[in-house]
Amino acid sequence: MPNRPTQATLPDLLARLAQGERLATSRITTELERASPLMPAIVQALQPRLGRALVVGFTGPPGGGKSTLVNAYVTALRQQGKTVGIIAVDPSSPISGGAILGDRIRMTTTLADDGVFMRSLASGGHLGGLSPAAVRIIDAFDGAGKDVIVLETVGTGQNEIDVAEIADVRVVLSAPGLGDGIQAMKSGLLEIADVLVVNKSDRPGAEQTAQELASALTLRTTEPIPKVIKTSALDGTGVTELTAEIERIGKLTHARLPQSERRRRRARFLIARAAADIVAATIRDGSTKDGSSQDLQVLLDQVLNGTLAPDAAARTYLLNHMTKQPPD
Ligand SMILES: Nc1nc2c(ncn2[C@@H]2O[C@H](COP(=O)(O)OP(=O)(O)OP(=O)(O)O)[C@@H](O)[C@H]2O)c(=O)[nH]1
Ligand SMILES: [Mg+2]
Repeated sequence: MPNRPTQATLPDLLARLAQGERLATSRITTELERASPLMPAIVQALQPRLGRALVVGFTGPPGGGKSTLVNAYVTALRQQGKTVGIIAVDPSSPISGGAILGDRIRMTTTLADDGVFMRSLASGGHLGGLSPAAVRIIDAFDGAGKDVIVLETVGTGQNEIDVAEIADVRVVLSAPGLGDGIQAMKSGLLEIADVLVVNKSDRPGAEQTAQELASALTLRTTEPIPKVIKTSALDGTGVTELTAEIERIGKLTHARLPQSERRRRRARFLIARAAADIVAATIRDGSTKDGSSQDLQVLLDQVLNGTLAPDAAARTYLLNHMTKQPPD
């Protein structure tokens, strides 16, 4: 790789990262995103700076306007003088691919504004759910001193559960005309939301969507029941209210969870994800390798003929094998 930082330049890069300098932020972010060999040194050096940022998750169905609303929210934050890091996971529309979002941010700030930094990444290859790379990038942005880190993910079941673990404030977005959006939402998203947004409120049906959400919320098992805020990311309606509500909840979360605990949640996520990957790889390999194959065959047969549930088979397999050194 050209210009790949060496150990020798790392202190210099880290010093520049601490100033929020764009190139250094980009380099360090890339190192953490790829879990490069420099990662341990970087994370150790960043320790004293980590855990300060407010991490805000925006999740919802494809095309609901997440990127556009994030853009409006970020603009509001910049007007308050706050610095921002944006992580867009698996953007499916061109707008979130960076170009248009970048342009819009540039319209309200300037090209020289180091106050907003964005990274898009694909979630691929990790059993669905949030990419561990996204969580490592949070550390890079946190280390760069960003006040707020926004994580945009498409709500896909596992994603939202992951976001719930990682984010300090969970914004769940819906929009009128998304068909069975509310139905799908009832499952997991309504449970994890700290704020519910009905975006595209400039369109017909927004009030009805908001009412459906409000009534679905009455089934929620956890308190407090979140606010439903109607926004239009296009004309800015509701963005001030949303920004204030995120800040209010963020303050409560930060007061409730100490810095160390917020960081621990990220570490727990990374370990859990790594563990899942190791277990999945071990079970897949187990069917082809000697030694572990026999009892796996028995478990496979039992699951196939219905005498054992898959989760019970998984527990048995783990008990038998996970005390051994897992494969790399
Ligand atoms: N009318 C209206 N259109 C909007 C609003 N917000 C976003 N849109 C439009 O909706 C489309 C999708 O917006 P995005 O911001 O890319 O949506 P997204 O949820 O980020 O999409 P993915 O990242 O692909 O899942 C774009 O054409 C936007 O211009 C809004 O408040 N009102
Ligand atoms: Mg998007």
